[in-house]
Amino acid sequence: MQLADRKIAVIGMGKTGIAAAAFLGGSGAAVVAVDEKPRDQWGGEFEQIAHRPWLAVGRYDETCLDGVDLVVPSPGIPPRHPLLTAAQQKKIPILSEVELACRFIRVPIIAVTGTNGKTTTTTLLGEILARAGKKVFVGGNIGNPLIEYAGAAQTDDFIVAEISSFQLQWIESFRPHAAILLNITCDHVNYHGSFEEYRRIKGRIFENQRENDLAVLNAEDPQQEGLDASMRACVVRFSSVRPLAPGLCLQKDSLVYSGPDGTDERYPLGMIRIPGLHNVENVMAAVAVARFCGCSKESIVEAVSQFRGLPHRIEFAGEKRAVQFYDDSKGTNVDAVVRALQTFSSPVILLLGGRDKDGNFDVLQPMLGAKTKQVVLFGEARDQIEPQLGNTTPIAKEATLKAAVLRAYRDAKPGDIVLLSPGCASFDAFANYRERGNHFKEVVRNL
Ligand code: UMA
Repeated sequence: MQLADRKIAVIGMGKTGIAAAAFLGGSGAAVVAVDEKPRDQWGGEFEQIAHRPWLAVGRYDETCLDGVDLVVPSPGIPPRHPLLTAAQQKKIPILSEVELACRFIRVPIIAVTGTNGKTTTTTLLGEILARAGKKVFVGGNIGNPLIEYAGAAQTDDFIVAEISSFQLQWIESFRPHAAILLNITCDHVNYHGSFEEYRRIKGRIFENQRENDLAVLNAEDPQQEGLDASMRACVVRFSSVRPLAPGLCLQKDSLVYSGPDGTDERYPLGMIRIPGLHNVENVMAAVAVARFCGCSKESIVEAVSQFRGLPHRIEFAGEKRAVQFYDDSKGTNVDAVVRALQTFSSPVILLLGGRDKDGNFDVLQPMLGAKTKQVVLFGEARDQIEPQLGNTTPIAKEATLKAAVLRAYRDAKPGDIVLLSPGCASFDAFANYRERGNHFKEVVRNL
């Protein structure tokens, strides 16, 4: 792909936009940078490119497209954004940063997507590959834009990339050597326009794969049914609820990987130290890819045994008066709440709320009676969520997360679990889910 002497508009000056602009400018393109925020709020990282001769700051309107022959939107720019609609009307091609990056990356990419579990599976796979002696770069939606790698020395054996639906929106030739689709449940509907469109976009991760690539699918996910009909890659499925051969499944205290040749490989279930059946599924998917990439069984067992999970994902946050607190601030959709609740057998006081993403909280009703002794709603969406929860469990409402924690602590008995699994975005009160989780932990520390 020729970049020299092209004029390219980069929309959004967050992590992705700044990295994309740096790569494009460094490759000889003239870059027009725009953002809905005023220029003085673009952050310190932008200053590193602000005075380069190839960079111009454009206006956040259609004039930024004048003379432009390619648009690179940041993942957070929704597909029906007026600037993207205008670009389409002017027949200016639009490529996501991931599409741009893959055109310049020579190292095989392992892509991990799904509504929940992406970051855990991506991180774990990176650790397994490293343990097996492979040189590996871990990036993508996890925090390091892939485009940064496109401009680097590229000396690794593999890239493990967490890929969001936002990043799959404007791909054309992105072809991961191995791709995992963990699960598809309702999320990001207000961004994609409908659940059906979100599901379609997730499936695009496989569309350019060929016969010598690997596709890993969840056999129990109804949303993935039929996806393999148009796939060229070799498909491996996993199931945490029934026997599966070939594929990965659970048998008593083992995780069993049945190869297409009829051979079985057993992994002790005890090697998995992170809680919940959903994490068993994440490990299964990682094992399928790790074996495909030539990692030994021993290195897989060692890496999985040492993996303790990530912050803000059903993370133990402390104990007071024999009440245990768990931080699942990353649980920003309803399915994540279901998974978090499934993890616990003790009575749970669930803290739910934040900014609603059009989540369907009705689906929680059957679980609430069985798993929770109370729900404390907080934040912007508290009144919206309340009527969706039914009457199987007592419901309290507080304006802030802090007030919700104090309320839960007051009502909890020794042996109870207080779980922050908000099922909502954090942006009503926090910069992101990490800030929300850290705030929760601080309130717990100070109880
Ligand atoms: N902006 C506009 N107009 C808009 C929307 C945003 O100008 O309509 C501007 C904002 O003012 C801001 C910039 O765009 O300056 C932000 O761009 P962005 O939202 O695409 O964020 P980045 O900083 O580039 O981070 C993105 C991912 N963010 C999103 O997808 C929302 C990060 O994932 C990712 O780590 C990073 O690229 C590197 O790849 C975060 C995320 O929340 C963790 N992802 C979602 C998720 O996991 O559910 C998909």
